[in-house]
Amino acid sequence: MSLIDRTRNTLAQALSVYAGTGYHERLAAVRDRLDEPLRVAVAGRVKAGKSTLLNALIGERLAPTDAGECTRVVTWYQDGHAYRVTATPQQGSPRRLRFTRDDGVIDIDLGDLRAEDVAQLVVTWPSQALRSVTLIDTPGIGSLSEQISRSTWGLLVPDDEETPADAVIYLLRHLHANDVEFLRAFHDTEVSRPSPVNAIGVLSRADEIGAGRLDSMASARRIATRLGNDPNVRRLVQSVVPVAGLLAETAVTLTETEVAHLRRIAALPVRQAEDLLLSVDRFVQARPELGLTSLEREALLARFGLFGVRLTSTLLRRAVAGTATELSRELAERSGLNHLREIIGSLFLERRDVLKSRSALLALADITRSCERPGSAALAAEVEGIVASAHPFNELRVLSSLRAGWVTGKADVVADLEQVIGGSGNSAGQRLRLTPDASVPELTAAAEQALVRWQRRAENPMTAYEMTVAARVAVRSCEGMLAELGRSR
Ligand SMILES: Nc1nc2c(ncn2[C@@H]2O[C@H](COP(=O)(O)OP(=O)(O)OP(=O)(O)O)[C@@H](O)[C@H]2O)c(=O)[nH]1
Ligand SMILES: [Mg+2]
Repeated sequence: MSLIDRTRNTLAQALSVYAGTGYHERLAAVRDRLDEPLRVAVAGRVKAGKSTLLNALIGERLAPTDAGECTRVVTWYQDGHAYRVTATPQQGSPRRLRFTRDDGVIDIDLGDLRAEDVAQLVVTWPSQALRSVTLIDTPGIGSLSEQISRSTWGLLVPDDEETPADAVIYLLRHLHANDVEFLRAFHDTEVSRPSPVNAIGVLSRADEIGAGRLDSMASARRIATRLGNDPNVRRLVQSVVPVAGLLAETAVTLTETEVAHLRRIAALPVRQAEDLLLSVDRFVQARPELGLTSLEREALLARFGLFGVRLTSTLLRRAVAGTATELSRELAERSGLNHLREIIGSLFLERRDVLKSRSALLALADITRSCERPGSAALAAEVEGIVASAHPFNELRVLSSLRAGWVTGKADVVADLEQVIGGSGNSAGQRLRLTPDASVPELTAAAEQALVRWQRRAENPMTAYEMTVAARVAVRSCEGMLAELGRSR
Protein backbone atom coordinates (compact mmCIF):
# COMPACT_ATOMS: atom_id res chain seq x y z
CA MET A 1 0.00 0.00 0.00
CA SER A 2 1.29 3.45 -0.84
CA LEU A 3 2.41 5.79 1.91
CA ILE A 4 -0.43 8.22 1.34
CA ASP A 5 -3.02 5.41 1.51
CA ARG A 6 -1.50 4.10 4.72
CA THR A 7 -1.65 7.61 6.12
CA ARG A 8 -5.24 7.97 5.01
CA ASN A 9 -6.22 4.67 6.66
CA THR A 10 -4.52 5.62 9.89
CA LEU A 11 -6.35 8.94 9.87
CA ALA A 12 -9.67 7.18 9.37
CA GLN A 13 -8.83 4.99 12.37
CA ALA A 14 -7.88 8.09 14.37
CA LEU A 15 -11.18 9.76 13.50
CA SER A 16 -13.04 6.90 15.09
CA VAL A 17 -10.74 6.70 18.13
CA TYR A 18 -11.25 10.41 18.77
CA ALA A 19 -14.91 10.62 17.75
CA GLY A 20 -16.84 12.85 20.12
CA THR A 21 -13.72 14.54 21.47
CA GLY A 22 -12.32 18.02 20.83
CA TYR A 23 -9.67 16.45 18.60
CA HIS A 24 -12.11 15.17 16.02
CA GLU A 25 -12.37 18.46 14.18
CA ARG A 26 -8.62 18.91 14.06
CA LEU A 27 -8.23 15.39 12.70
CA ALA A 28 -10.83 16.04 10.03
CA ALA A 29 -8.84 19.11 9.00
CA VAL A 30 -5.67 17.02 8.85
CA ARG A 31 -7.47 14.49 6.66
CA ASP A 32 -8.83 17.17 4.31
CA ARG A 33 -5.41 18.74 4.07
CA LEU A 34 -4.02 15.52 2.58
CA ASP A 35 -5.97 16.18 -0.61
CA GLU A 36 -5.39 19.91 -0.77
CA PRO A 37 -2.59 21.51 -2.76
CA LEU A 38 0.84 21.42 -1.17
CA ARG A 39 1.38 24.34 1.20
CA VAL A 40 4.63 26.12 0.57
CA ALA A 41 5.70 29.02 2.75
CA VAL A 42 8.03 31.73 1.52
CA ALA A 43 10.15 32.85 4.42
CA GLY A 44 13.21 34.91 5.16
CA ARG A 45 14.38 38.13 6.64
CA VAL A 46 12.73 41.51 6.27
CA LYS A 47 12.93 42.85 2.69
CA ALA A 48 14.55 39.70 1.38
CA GLY A 49 12.20 39.89 -1.60
CA LYS A 50 9.68 37.29 -0.39
CA SER A 51 6.49 38.91 -1.68
CA THR A 52 8.08 39.82 -5.00
CA LEU A 53 9.19 36.22 -5.53
CA LEU A 54 5.79 34.90 -4.54
CA ASN A 55 4.19 37.13 -7.18
CA ALA A 56 6.64 35.82 -9.75
CA LEU A 57 5.61 32.26 -8.90
CA ILE A 58 1.90 33.09 -9.13
CA GLY A 59 2.35 35.17 -12.27
CA GLU A 60 0.36 38.09 -10.87
CA ARG A 61 1.21 40.95 -8.58
CA LEU A 62 -1.05 39.88 -5.75
CA ALA A 63 1.20 40.24 -2.72
CA PRO A 64 1.98 43.76 -1.58
CA THR A 65 5.65 44.65 -1.76
CA ASP A 66 7.44 47.43 0.03
CA ALA A 67 5.12 49.45 2.23
CA GLY A 68 1.64 48.73 3.51
CA GLU A 69 0.27 47.16 6.63
CA CYS A 70 -0.47 43.84 4.97
CA THR A 71 3.22 43.01 4.48
CA ARG A 72 3.14 42.42 8.24
CA VAL A 73 0.48 39.73 8.17
CA VAL A 74 0.88 36.06 7.28
CA THR A 75 -1.08 35.77 4.03
CA TRP A 76 -2.19 32.63 2.25
CA TYR A 77 -2.75 32.62 -1.51
CA GLN A 78 -4.97 29.78 -2.60
CA ASP A 79 -6.84 28.77 -5.71
CA GLY A 80 -10.62 29.04 -5.73
CA HIS A 81 -13.61 29.87 -7.87
CA ALA A 82 -14.11 33.43 -6.69
CA TYR A 83 -11.91 36.38 -5.81
CA ARG A 84 -12.08 36.74 -2.06
CA VAL A 85 -10.07 37.97 0.91
CA THR A 86 -10.76 36.67 4.40
CA ALA A 87 -9.15 37.78 7.64
CA THR A 88 -8.86 35.64 10.72
CA PRO A 89 -8.58 38.07 13.63
CA GLN A 90 -6.61 37.08 16.73
CA GLN A 91 -9.95 37.31 18.52
CA GLY A 92 -13.32 36.68 16.93
CA SER A 93 -14.45 34.81 13.86
CA PRO A 94 -13.13 35.12 10.29
CA ARG A 95 -14.56 37.92 8.17
CA ARG A 96 -14.55 38.97 4.54
CA LEU A 97 -12.51 42.05 3.67
CA ARG A 98 -12.93 44.54 0.87
CA PHE A 99 -10.11 44.97 -1.63
CA THR A 100 -9.39 46.92 -4.77
CA ARG A 101 -7.12 46.08 -7.63
CA ASP A 102 -5.02 48.76 -9.21
CA ASP A 103 -2.44 48.03 -11.91
CA GLY A 104 -2.74 44.35 -11.05
CA VAL A 105 -1.74 44.95 -7.44
CA ILE A 106 -4.39 44.15 -4.85
CA ASP A 107 -4.93 46.55 -2.04
CA ILE A 108 -6.65 45.01 0.96
CA ASP A 109 -8.73 47.20 3.23
CA LEU A 110 -8.28 45.95 6.79
CA GLY A 111 -11.22 48.09 7.89
CA ASP A 112 -11.13 48.62 11.63
CA LEU A 113 -8.58 45.82 12.13
CA ARG A 114 -4.97 46.65 12.84
CA ALA A 115 -2.30 44.45 11.26
CA GLU A 116 -1.28 43.13 14.66
CA ASP A 117 -4.89 42.07 15.36
CA VAL A 118 -4.95 39.80 12.32
CA ALA A 119 -3.73 36.22 12.77
CA GLN A 120 -3.80 35.58 9.04
CA LEU A 121 -5.24 36.65 5.73
CA VAL A 122 -6.45 34.23 3.10
CA VAL A 123 -6.57 35.47 -0.48
CA THR A 124 -8.59 33.15 -2.67
CA TRP A 125 -7.80 33.73 -6.32
CA PRO A 126 -8.62 31.66 -9.39
CA SER A 127 -5.15 30.85 -10.68
CA GLN A 128 -3.59 28.03 -12.63
CA ALA A 129 -0.35 28.43 -10.68
CA LEU A 130 -2.13 28.00 -7.35
CA ARG A 131 -3.82 24.78 -8.37
CA SER A 132 -0.91 22.61 -7.25
CA VAL A 133 0.47 24.81 -4.46
CA THR A 134 -0.93 27.15 -1.89
CA LEU A 135 1.67 29.82 -1.26
CA ILE A 136 2.09 31.43 2.14
CA ASP A 137 3.72 34.83 2.36
CA THR A 138 5.28 35.55 5.73
CA PRO A 139 6.41 38.75 7.39
CA GLY A 140 10.17 39.01 7.61
CA ILE A 141 11.98 37.32 10.44
CA GLY A 142 14.25 39.73 12.18
CA SER A 143 14.20 43.37 12.92
CA LEU A 144 10.49 44.21 12.67
CA SER A 145 8.46 44.15 15.83
CA GLU A 146 8.67 41.11 18.10
CA GLN A 147 5.08 40.14 17.58
CA ILE A 148 5.31 39.97 13.81
CA SER A 149 8.42 37.85 13.90
CA ARG A 150 6.61 35.62 16.30
CA SER A 151 3.68 35.09 13.98
CA THR A 152 6.07 33.85 11.29
CA TRP A 153 7.85 31.64 13.78
CA GLY A 154 4.48 30.35 14.88
CA LEU A 155 3.66 29.43 11.33
CA LEU A 156 6.89 27.65 10.62
CA VAL A 157 7.83 26.34 14.04
CA PRO A 158 4.59 26.03 15.92
CA ASP A 159 4.64 24.93 19.54
CA ASP A 160 2.63 21.80 18.86
CA GLU A 161 4.97 20.75 16.05
CA GLU A 162 2.19 20.48 13.53
CA THR A 163 3.51 22.69 10.76
CA PRO A 164 0.89 24.55 8.77
CA ALA A 165 3.33 24.55 5.85
CA ASP A 166 4.37 21.32 4.14
CA ALA A 167 7.49 22.87 2.70
CA VAL A 168 9.34 26.15 2.71
CA ILE A 169 11.28 28.30 0.30
CA TYR A 170 13.78 30.14 2.38
CA LEU A 171 15.22 33.35 1.00
CA LEU A 172 18.78 34.13 1.90
CA ARG A 173 20.40 37.41 1.03
CA HIS A 174 23.61 37.37 2.93
CA LEU A 175 24.06 34.36 5.06
CA HIS A 176 23.56 35.40 8.59
CA ALA A 177 23.83 33.39 11.81
CA ASN A 178 20.12 33.95 12.45
CA ASP A 179 19.25 32.44 9.09
CA VAL A 180 20.87 29.17 10.04
CA GLU A 181 19.30 29.17 13.48
CA PHE A 182 15.92 29.83 11.93
CA LEU A 183 16.24 26.95 9.50
CA ARG A 184 17.38 24.61 12.23
CA ALA A 185 14.37 25.31 14.40
CA PHE A 186 12.04 24.80 11.48
CA HIS A 187 13.48 21.38 10.88
CA ASP A 188 13.66 20.26 14.43
CA THR A 189 10.64 18.04 14.09
CA GLU A 190 10.04 14.34 14.39
CA VAL A 191 9.94 12.71 11.02
CA SER A 192 13.07 14.13 9.55
CA ARG A 193 15.48 15.86 11.78
CA PRO A 194 17.08 17.95 10.45
CA SER A 195 15.56 17.66 7.02
CA PRO A 196 16.75 19.48 3.98
CA VAL A 197 13.97 17.71 2.15
CA ASN A 198 11.17 20.16 2.64
CA ALA A 199 13.26 23.28 2.30
CA ILE A 200 14.97 24.90 -0.60
CA GLY A 201 17.11 27.97 -0.43
CA VAL A 202 16.91 30.92 -2.77
CA LEU A 203 19.72 33.40 -3.00
CA SER A 204 17.39 36.33 -3.49
CA ARG A 205 17.81 39.71 -5.14
CA ALA A 206 20.53 38.04 -7.16
CA ASP A 207 20.78 40.98 -9.56
CA GLU A 208 22.17 43.14 -6.78
CA ILE A 209 25.04 40.80 -6.05
CA GLY A 210 27.28 41.94 -8.89
CA ALA A 211 26.20 45.55 -8.37
CA GLY A 212 23.77 45.22 -11.26
CA ARG A 213 26.44 44.49 -13.86
CA LEU A 214 25.39 42.38 -16.80
CA ASP A 215 27.28 39.40 -15.40
CA SER A 216 25.54 39.68 -12.01
CA MET A 217 23.64 36.45 -12.43
CA ALA A 218 26.85 34.54 -13.13
CA SER A 219 28.36 35.89 -9.89
CA ALA A 220 25.15 34.99 -8.06
CA ARG A 221 25.31 31.45 -9.42
CA ARG A 222 28.84 31.04 -8.13
CA ILE A 223 27.85 32.28 -4.68
CA ALA A 224 24.76 30.08 -4.61
CA THR A 225 26.81 27.03 -5.53
CA ARG A 226 29.28 27.83 -2.79
CA LEU A 227 26.47 28.28 -0.28
CA GLY A 228 24.82 25.08 -1.43
CA ASN A 229 28.04 23.19 -0.72
CA ASP A 230 28.56 24.74 2.70
CA PRO A 231 27.97 21.95 5.25
CA ASN A 232 25.98 24.29 7.49
CA VAL A 233 23.63 25.16 4.69
CA ARG A 234 23.46 21.67 3.16
CA ARG A 235 22.04 20.11 6.27
CA LEU A 236 19.24 22.65 6.29
CA VAL A 237 18.14 23.28 2.75
CA GLN A 238 18.12 21.04 -0.26
CA SER A 239 19.81 23.32 -2.73
CA VAL A 240 20.39 27.00 -3.17
CA VAL A 241 19.37 28.69 -6.39
CA PRO A 242 19.93 32.33 -7.31
CA VAL A 243 16.84 34.26 -8.37
CA ALA A 244 16.47 37.89 -9.37
CA GLY A 245 12.93 38.05 -8.03
CA LEU A 246 12.07 41.53 -9.20
CA LEU A 247 13.03 40.72 -12.76
CA ALA A 248 11.15 37.44 -12.49
CA GLU A 249 8.01 39.22 -11.31
CA THR A 250 8.29 41.74 -14.12
CA ALA A 251 8.93 38.98 -16.65
CA VAL A 252 5.60 37.35 -15.95
CA THR A 253 3.63 40.62 -15.80
CA LEU A 254 5.39 42.54 -18.57
CA THR A 255 3.36 45.19 -20.43
CA GLU A 256 3.65 46.44 -24.02
CA THR A 257 4.15 49.99 -22.75
CA GLU A 258 7.18 48.92 -20.77
CA VAL A 259 8.64 47.21 -23.80
CA ALA A 260 8.03 50.34 -25.91
CA HIS A 261 9.85 52.44 -23.32
CA LEU A 262 12.77 50.04 -23.22
CA ARG A 263 13.00 50.14 -27.02
CA ARG A 264 13.95 53.80 -26.82
CA ILE A 265 16.94 52.90 -24.72
CA ALA A 266 17.78 49.99 -26.99
CA ALA A 267 17.71 52.36 -29.98
CA LEU A 268 20.61 54.37 -28.54
CA PRO A 269 24.13 53.54 -29.68
CA VAL A 270 25.72 51.12 -27.19
CA ARG A 271 28.11 53.69 -25.74
CA GLN A 272 25.37 56.20 -25.09
CA ALA A 273 23.12 53.59 -23.52
CA GLU A 274 25.92 52.41 -21.24
CA ASP A 275 26.60 55.97 -20.23
CA LEU A 276 22.94 56.58 -19.47
CA LEU A 277 22.76 53.42 -17.35
CA LEU A 278 25.85 54.13 -15.29
CA SER A 279 23.83 55.02 -12.22
CA VAL A 280 20.25 55.41 -11.06
CA ASP A 281 20.59 59.21 -10.90
CA ARG A 282 22.00 59.39 -14.39
CA PHE A 283 19.26 57.20 -15.76
CA VAL A 284 16.53 59.32 -14.22
CA GLN A 285 17.97 62.66 -15.34
CA ALA A 286 20.24 62.41 -18.37
CA ARG A 287 19.31 62.56 -22.07
CA PRO A 288 16.04 64.47 -22.01
CA GLU A 289 15.81 63.89 -25.80
CA LEU A 290 15.10 60.20 -25.12
CA GLY A 291 11.40 61.00 -24.85
CA LEU A 292 10.90 59.35 -21.45
CA THR A 293 9.77 61.44 -18.51
CA SER A 294 11.56 61.00 -15.20
CA LEU A 295 8.40 59.38 -13.83
CA GLU A 296 8.46 56.83 -16.63
CA ARG A 297 12.13 56.19 -15.97
CA GLU A 298 11.51 55.72 -12.27
CA ALA A 299 8.70 53.34 -13.09
CA LEU A 300 11.10 51.28 -15.22
CA LEU A 301 13.60 51.19 -12.37
CA ALA A 302 10.97 50.09 -9.89
CA ARG A 303 9.91 47.25 -12.16
CA PHE A 304 13.25 46.10 -13.57
CA GLY A 305 15.99 47.47 -11.34
CA LEU A 306 19.06 48.94 -13.00
CA PHE A 307 20.32 45.47 -13.88
CA GLY A 308 16.99 44.63 -15.50
CA VAL A 309 16.96 47.81 -17.60
CA ARG A 310 20.53 47.09 -18.73
CA LEU A 311 19.73 43.49 -19.53
CA THR A 312 16.42 44.04 -21.32
CA SER A 313 17.64 46.95 -23.41
CA THR A 314 20.64 44.86 -24.42
CA LEU A 315 18.40 41.91 -25.33
CA LEU A 316 16.25 44.19 -27.47
CA ARG A 317 19.24 45.82 -29.16
CA ARG A 318 20.83 42.48 -30.00
CA ALA A 319 17.45 41.24 -31.20
CA VAL A 320 17.67 38.27 -28.82
CA ALA A 321 14.04 39.11 -28.09
CA GLY A 322 11.77 41.28 -30.22
CA THR A 323 8.25 41.04 -28.85
CA ALA A 324 6.93 41.35 -25.31
CA THR A 325 6.22 37.63 -25.32
CA GLU A 326 9.75 36.74 -26.35
CA LEU A 327 11.20 39.17 -23.86
CA SER A 328 9.05 37.77 -21.09
CA ARG A 329 10.25 34.25 -21.87
CA GLU A 330 13.88 35.32 -22.00
CA LEU A 331 13.64 37.16 -18.67
CA ALA A 332 11.92 34.28 -16.93
CA GLU A 333 14.89 32.17 -17.96
CA ARG A 334 17.61 34.67 -17.13
CA SER A 335 16.14 35.74 -13.78
CA GLY A 336 16.42 32.18 -12.51
CA LEU A 337 12.63 31.83 -12.24
CA ASN A 338 12.42 28.87 -14.60
CA HIS A 339 15.13 27.07 -12.72
CA LEU A 340 13.40 27.69 -9.40
CA ARG A 341 10.15 26.37 -10.86
CA GLU A 342 11.92 23.21 -11.98
CA ILE A 343 13.41 22.73 -8.53
CA ILE A 344 10.03 23.26 -6.86
CA GLY A 345 8.59 20.74 -9.29
CA SER A 346 11.14 18.03 -8.69
CA LEU A 347 11.77 18.53 -4.99
CA PHE A 348 8.32 19.50 -3.75
CA LEU A 349 5.56 18.72 -6.21
CA GLU A 350 6.82 15.29 -7.22
CA ARG A 351 7.27 14.50 -3.53
CA ARG A 352 3.87 15.84 -2.71
CA ASP A 353 2.51 12.64 -1.19
CA VAL A 354 5.51 12.18 1.06
CA LEU A 355 5.46 15.77 2.26
CA LYS A 356 1.71 15.63 2.82
CA SER A 357 1.92 12.33 4.70
CA ARG A 358 4.74 13.70 6.76
CA SER A 359 2.68 16.72 7.85
CA ALA A 360 -0.33 14.52 8.63
CA LEU A 361 1.65 11.97 10.63
CA LEU A 362 3.35 14.72 12.62
CA ALA A 363 -0.05 16.09 13.56
CA LEU A 364 -1.35 12.64 14.38
CA ALA A 365 1.65 11.76 16.55
CA ASP A 366 1.10 14.98 18.40
CA ILE A 367 -2.57 14.23 19.07
CA THR A 368 -1.88 10.71 20.32
CA ARG A 369 0.73 12.17 22.67
CA SER A 370 -1.62 14.84 24.02
CA CYS A 371 -4.73 12.75 24.56
CA GLU A 372 -4.96 9.10 25.58
CA ARG A 373 -8.12 7.25 24.63
CA PRO A 374 -9.06 3.62 24.18
CA GLY A 375 -7.25 2.67 20.99
CA SER A 376 -4.89 5.62 20.97
CA ALA A 377 -1.85 3.56 21.99
CA ALA A 378 -2.34 1.25 19.01
CA LEU A 379 -2.76 4.30 16.85
CA ALA A 380 0.49 5.82 18.11
CA ALA A 381 2.25 2.51 17.39
CA GLU A 382 0.80 2.50 13.87
CA VAL A 383 2.07 6.04 13.23
CA GLU A 384 5.46 5.12 14.57
CA GLY A 385 5.49 2.02 12.38
CA ILE A 386 4.78 4.01 9.24
CA VAL A 387 7.36 6.64 10.08
CA ALA A 388 9.97 4.00 10.82
CA SER A 389 9.33 1.71 7.90
CA ALA A 390 7.86 3.58 4.94
CA HIS A 391 10.48 3.67 2.26
CA PRO A 392 10.04 7.34 1.29
CA PHE A 393 10.77 8.31 4.89
CA ASN A 394 13.85 6.11 4.89
CA GLU A 395 15.01 7.96 1.82
CA LEU A 396 14.42 11.25 3.62
CA ARG A 397 16.41 10.02 6.58
CA VAL A 398 19.35 8.91 4.47
CA LEU A 399 19.25 12.19 2.62
CA SER A 400 19.32 14.13 5.88
CA SER A 401 22.13 11.98 7.21
CA LEU A 402 24.11 12.52 4.04
CA ARG A 403 23.53 16.22 4.27
CA ALA A 404 24.50 16.24 7.92
CA GLY A 405 27.72 14.41 7.12
CA TRP A 406 26.85 11.26 9.09
CA VAL A 407 27.11 9.03 6.07
CA THR A 408 30.43 9.47 4.36
CA GLY A 409 32.32 7.88 1.53
CA LYS A 410 34.07 8.69 -1.72
CA ALA A 411 32.64 11.82 -3.29
CA ASP A 412 31.30 10.05 -6.39
CA VAL A 413 29.69 7.30 -4.30
CA VAL A 414 28.00 9.83 -2.05
CA ALA A 415 26.80 11.82 -5.06
CA ASP A 416 25.44 8.64 -6.68
CA LEU A 417 23.67 7.67 -3.45
CA GLU A 418 22.09 11.07 -3.07
CA GLN A 419 20.82 10.94 -6.63
CA VAL A 420 19.48 7.37 -6.46
CA ILE A 421 17.43 8.05 -3.33
CA GLY A 422 15.85 11.07 -4.99
CA GLY A 423 17.93 13.91 -3.61
CA SER A 424 17.86 15.80 -6.88
CA GLY A 425 14.38 14.85 -7.94
CA ASN A 426 11.96 12.04 -7.61
CA SER A 427 11.57 10.75 -11.15
CA ALA A 428 13.45 7.65 -12.31
CA GLY A 429 15.24 9.77 -14.91
CA GLN A 430 16.56 12.15 -12.30
CA ARG A 431 17.52 9.36 -9.93
CA LEU A 432 19.41 7.56 -12.68
CA ARG A 433 20.91 10.71 -14.20
CA LEU A 434 19.30 10.20 -17.57
CA THR A 435 17.74 12.87 -19.75
CA PRO A 436 13.98 13.43 -19.44
CA ASP A 437 13.39 11.77 -22.82
CA ALA A 438 15.07 8.49 -21.81
CA SER A 439 13.02 5.47 -22.89
CA VAL A 440 11.66 2.81 -20.55
CA PRO A 441 14.24 0.21 -21.69
CA GLU A 442 17.06 2.73 -21.11
CA LEU A 443 15.70 3.56 -17.68
CA THR A 444 15.29 -0.12 -16.86
CA ALA A 445 18.86 -0.94 -17.89
CA ALA A 446 20.21 1.94 -15.79
CA ALA A 447 18.07 0.92 -12.80
CA GLU A 448 19.33 -2.67 -13.05
CA GLN A 449 22.92 -1.47 -13.08
CA ALA A 450 22.28 0.79 -10.09
CA LEU A 451 20.63 -2.09 -8.25
CA VAL A 452 23.68 -4.34 -8.73
CA ARG A 453 26.00 -1.53 -7.73
CA TRP A 454 24.15 -0.83 -4.50
CA GLN A 455 23.60 -4.49 -3.64
CA ARG A 456 27.35 -5.01 -3.84
CA ARG A 457 27.97 -2.08 -1.62
CA ALA A 458 25.35 -3.18 0.91
CA GLU A 459 26.84 -6.67 1.07
CA ASN A 460 30.49 -5.65 1.10
CA PRO A 461 31.87 -6.33 4.61
CA MET A 462 34.34 -3.46 4.11
CA THR A 463 31.53 -0.93 3.83
CA ALA A 464 31.10 1.26 6.91
CA TYR A 465 27.97 0.60 8.95
CA GLU A 466 26.21 3.89 8.13
CA MET A 467 26.90 3.41 4.45
CA THR A 468 25.58 -0.16 4.60
CA VAL A 469 22.29 1.06 6.01
CA ALA A 470 22.12 3.78 3.37
CA ALA A 471 23.02 1.29 0.63
CA ARG A 472 20.11 -0.94 1.66
CA VAL A 473 17.78 1.99 1.27
CA ALA A 474 19.28 2.68 -2.16
CA VAL A 475 18.66 -0.98 -3.09
CA ARG A 476 15.00 -0.55 -2.16
CA SER A 477 14.86 2.63 -4.23
CA CYS A 478 16.20 0.75 -7.26
CA GLU A 479 13.76 -2.12 -6.73
CA GLY A 480 10.96 0.41 -6.47
CA MET A 481 11.98 2.03 -9.75
CA LEU A 482 12.18 -1.34 -11.49
CA ALA A 483 8.73 -2.30 -10.22
CA GLU A 484 7.35 1.04 -11.40
CA LEU A 485 9.04 0.71 -14.80
CA GLY A 486 7.75 -2.85 -15.12
CA ARG A 487 4.21 -1.58 -14.58
CA SER A 488 4.61 1.14 -17.20
CA ARG A 489 5.53 -1.34 -19.93
N1 LIG B 1 16.87 44.82 -7.29
C1 LIG B 1 15.99 43.99 -6.76
N2 LIG B 1 15.08 44.45 -5.90
C2 LIG B 1 14.20 43.59 -5.38
C3 LIG B 1 14.21 42.22 -5.71
N3 LIG B 1 13.21 41.60 -5.04
C4 LIG B 1 12.60 42.56 -4.33
N4 LIG B 1 13.19 43.75 -4.52
C5 LIG B 1 12.80 45.03 -3.92
O1 LIG B 1 12.97 44.95 -2.52
C6 LIG B 1 11.92 45.57 -1.84
C7 LIG B 1 11.27 44.59 -0.88
O2 LIG B 1 10.67 43.55 -1.63
P1 LIG B 1 9.52 42.65 -1.02
O3 LIG B 1 9.18 41.62 -2.05
O4 LIG B 1 8.44 43.47 -0.49
O5 LIG B 1 10.33 41.97 0.16
P2 LIG B 1 9.71 41.16 1.38
O6 LIG B 1 10.75 40.17 1.79
O7 LIG B 1 8.36 40.63 1.05
O8 LIG B 1 9.61 42.31 2.47
P3 LIG B 1 8.78 42.28 3.86
O9 LIG B 1 7.53 41.51 3.64
O10 LIG B 1 8.55 43.71 4.15
O11 LIG B 1 9.71 41.63 4.84
C8 LIG B 1 10.99 46.09 -2.92
O12 LIG B 1 11.31 47.44 -3.16
C9 LIG B 1 11.32 45.26 -4.13
O13 LIG B 1 11.09 45.94 -5.32
C10 LIG B 1 15.19 41.76 -6.64
O14 LIG B 1 15.27 40.58 -7.01
N5 LIG B 1 16.04 42.70 -7.11
MG1 LIG C 1 6.52 40.88 2.02
